[in-house]
This record gives sequence, C-alpha cells and structure tokens, in this order.
Amino acid sequence: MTALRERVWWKEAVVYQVYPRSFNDSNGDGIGDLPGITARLDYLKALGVDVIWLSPHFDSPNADNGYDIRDYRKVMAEFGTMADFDRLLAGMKERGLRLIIDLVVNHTSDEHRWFVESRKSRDNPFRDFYIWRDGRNGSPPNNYTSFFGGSAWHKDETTGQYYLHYFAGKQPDLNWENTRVRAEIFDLMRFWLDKGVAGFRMDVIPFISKPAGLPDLEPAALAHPEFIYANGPRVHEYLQAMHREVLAPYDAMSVGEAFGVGFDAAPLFTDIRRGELSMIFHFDIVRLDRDNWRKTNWTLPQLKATYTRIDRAAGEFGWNTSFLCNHDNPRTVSHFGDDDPAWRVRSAKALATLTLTQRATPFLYQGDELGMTNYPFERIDQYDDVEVKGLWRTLVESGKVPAAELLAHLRQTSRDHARTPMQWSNAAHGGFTTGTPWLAVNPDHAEINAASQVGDANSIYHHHRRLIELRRQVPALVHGDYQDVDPEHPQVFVYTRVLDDQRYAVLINFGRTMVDYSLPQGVRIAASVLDNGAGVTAAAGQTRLSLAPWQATIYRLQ
Ligand code: ISL
Ligand code: CA
Repeated sequence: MTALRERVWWKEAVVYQVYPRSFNDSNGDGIGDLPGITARLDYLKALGVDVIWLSPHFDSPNADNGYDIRDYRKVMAEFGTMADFDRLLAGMKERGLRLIIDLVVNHTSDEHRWFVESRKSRDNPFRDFYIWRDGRNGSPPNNYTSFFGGSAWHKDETTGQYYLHYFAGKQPDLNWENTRVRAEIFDLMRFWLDKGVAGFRMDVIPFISKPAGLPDLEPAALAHPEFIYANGPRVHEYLQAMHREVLAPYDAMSVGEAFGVGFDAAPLFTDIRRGELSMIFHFDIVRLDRDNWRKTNWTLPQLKATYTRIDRAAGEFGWNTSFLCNHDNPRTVSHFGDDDPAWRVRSAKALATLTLTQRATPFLYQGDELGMTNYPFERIDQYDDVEVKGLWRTLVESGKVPAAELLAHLRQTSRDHARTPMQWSNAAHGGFTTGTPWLAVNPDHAEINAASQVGDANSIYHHHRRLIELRRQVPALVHGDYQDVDPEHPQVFVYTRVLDDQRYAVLINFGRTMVDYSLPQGVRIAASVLDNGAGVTAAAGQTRLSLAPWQATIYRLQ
C-alpha cells in the first residue's frame, strides 16, 4: 500500500482548534487568554488530541479578531504576555502536545509598522511592502471586491493612491513580489519555530500572489473572486521557497486555508513531491449549502460526492483535512446534524464518527466535542463580526435586502455562532469568565457543558475520546483507501476504509427515521468496533440492517 510510504506524524495527528478569545478567561476581563488555555491542557490531553491550532494570538487592534496583525513578534495584550505564551508551550510539551499557530501573511493590520511607514509617502522605503496603484478616472484601479463588502481598494488621502485589501480596509494586502517582504515573513516564521511551535495554519495562503497586471474581474468572476485571487502566477514559487527555506529544516507541519482552490489545483499545493504544504482545507463541504451570504439546502448525495472528490483530489501523494466547523462557520451539529434536543446527542456523535474516520487529518473546533449549538441570534446588535457588519452595510443599509431576510440567513450562517464562549459548566456564563463575556454565552450552557460530559461515559465528549483512541490504534482509519459504497442513497452514508487486509466500514444514518438497509455487495460484517449508542449493531455476517435514527457504527469487515 503506497499511502503508507509517507507515514509522517501530521497525518496521524488529531488537531483541536482553540479560538483564544472564546476559550477560557483566567482574569475576569471577559476575554479568553493564554493562561486560560494553559489551565485547560489536562482537559485537552484527556480528550486525546495531539496538536492544538491556536487562532491568532499576536498583537492586533482586532478589526477582525486578530486576523489583522500589528506585530508578529508580540502577544496580544488581552491574551497575556510572551511569558504566558512560553508557559503554554512548556505545558504542552510536558504533555506531549504540539502547537501550530496561525500565520496571517496575506495582509497585516493597517497599524503594523510596515504599513504606517508605507502610507507616509510614495518614496518611503516601505512603500513597496503593500500594493499601491493610481485610481482610474477618480475610481478604484480595478473592480476587485472585498470579502467584507465594497471595493477591495481604499484611497489614502496622504498620497492620493489606492491600496489593495481583499478583506477589511484595516487589512492591507502585503506585496509578496517584494523580496524584502518574503525575507521578513520567513524570519518571523523562524522566530516562532525557534520557540518550539510545530508548524502553521496559513490564512488565505493561496492569495499571496496577485494576478499579473491586476486586470478587472470578468462579470462571471465577481460573485466568487476567490477563484481568481487564489490562482496568482507565483503562489507555488513562493510556497516552495517557504518550504525549502523555513518549513523543511524544522520538519514543520503546514495547513493552508485553500479558499478559492479548486479540486484540480489541490495537488499543486499538497503533493509531497513538490515540497509546498502538508495539507489544505477545502471549503466545499462547509460551503455546500451556501451561495455567498445566502443559506441554501444540501442533500446527502451531494455531501457524499464532495467527500469523494476531496479524497480523490489529494490522490496518492497529497493529504487532506477533515472538518465540519471552524471559527468562520456555524456549529457542526446545527449545520450538518440535528440540534433539536431529541436528536442533538446522537447526531453530534454521528458527525464525530464521520469526521474522525476520513483519510485526512481531523480538525475539531472547540466545543464540537460537546455538541455545542448555534446561538439563537435575533437582532443585529447581538453580532460582533466584521463580516456581518459589512453585509448589513452593503445589503440592508443600501436597501438591497430587507433586514429580516438577512437576519434569517445570519441566524444559520454567521461566523459568530462558533465564536460564542466555550461552555465549561452550568455556572454563570458557562464558567467561561467571572466577568462579562465579550460575546454572550449560549443560554443552552445549562444543558451543554464540559463538566457534565466529562463525568458521563455516554457523552458526546467521551464518544470523541473513543474515536480518537480507535483512530490511533487502527492505521486503516488513517491511511486506508476511502470508498463510498452507496453514493446515491438519500439517507445512509456508507464507506469503506481498506489498508491491505484490514477492512472497515462506517455506516451512518443521516436522519430522524429508521432505515431498513441492505448492505452493498462485498461488504460483509465481521464485528462492530465502535457505535454511537443510537441503536442495535449488526452481528457478523448480517446483511440486512435496521439503522436507528442517527445511528453511526464502525464495523470491521470480513
Ligand atoms: O468566512 C468567510 C466568509 O464567510 C470566508 O470568506 C473567510 O473570510 C475566508 O475563508 C478567509 O478566512 C480567513 O481569513 C480572514 C479571516 O476573517 C477569517 O477569520 C480567516 O479564517 C481574513 O484574515
Ligand atoms: Ca482574560
């Protein structure tokens, strides 16, 4: 089996994403912080994860919750000090946990020293660190749009030129064409690697090389500019240099946020023979039911087809991630499961089974292990996110979309669903803070919290723990070939994972009704290995199964 040729550590790891602002507040100011994370390392170790991905912890004015960095070598004051960071890393090392940090280098904050200099004059030595152009007859240099609303260009009065920003105006894009920019970035990466971090999650990394000549987007591209932004002519040259000069010498793990990367282009980023990234995040699953800001519907055959395409895109020499949530998405159980109290626990466990049995490195988002749900947002003033504010400005305030319509979509799609604080206990504010949380805690923390689940062997938390343990013991669940054996079934997801003579099948009923199911040819059960407790598992040789609502079982096959 060729896939086994590359049994590198990061393929076998399970990653847990911490959004520091919302994880655990140690000093009562309502904002999660680094000492708060250190205090919960035993909880994470007991869950069994290997790697923690920390969303940005750098000095930032927080126009986009840290995805706008003012100083790459300083810790955000609200989160603590460099000494707190060193203690967190030491605590992780003691427990055999690795840390990857968030590398946000497509853009900086406009308050970064480089940009403060750059905007001063056309001949400032830092001018060329960013992308400045003259306007076109009093309008922006081209028709690029920002993901947070409006033009991607901002006219800076000091010099009369425009700078490019794919995200907020406070997030100017760096000019990677400039060799000094690349040298600075490679240096700051080494700064953190020398401290002992194990690698990086790379924010919108395919965007770093800008389209040659910055021509207008064709009308058809305007709705999804990411597919143009992600295909700049030099992106692979830059990533290969980064790999050669920075990542490889440290054996560092890298995971690229491949926003805008199509399936065909995936191997260009992750084929191990090219020396670029370890793995990428595809957005085709979390965006299956989205048309920009609009929520649409998804079907199970569509979801299954997407899993297959993602697996095939990685091929033999590439590698994938498996995730259903992150800090930019609604909650896993509300999005793909059923957060009705009658079905929440079963469906959250079923989705954990799905996520943790892919041929990919699983990424769990904080609170997923508890089945945390979307927040019941009602009004615009309950949201914090810069993206929501941009949508409100460009759609509602301009009169294009009625307020009630946008609110109905946001209630299902907003990034703030994932950003409400971790629910540690049934205490006030879910035990997240003794003060006033920066974003309200979900009122369901009385039911859904870590304290109650750690003490309950049948909880969603313990189901995650058992799945992680099983994955560690069974190489076929990590490296084995992935095959969807019934792509058309509207309610049952069945796939096999095969490595040499080890054969497994995963069966998941994606619905509230019982399904009378005949196993496809060639799938012969030997024994149930791990089940989510929703129903009765099948015996060896049984071919007709009665699948209970949201039942999810891993079987060893004959
Ligand atoms: O979440 C999105 C829209 O709903 C995406 O467009 C998102 O902005 C995109 O996936 C890029 O995300 C990353 O970069 C952004 C930051 O706001 C996100 O939090 C980050 O994950 C800019 O740094
Ligand atoms: Ca705090």
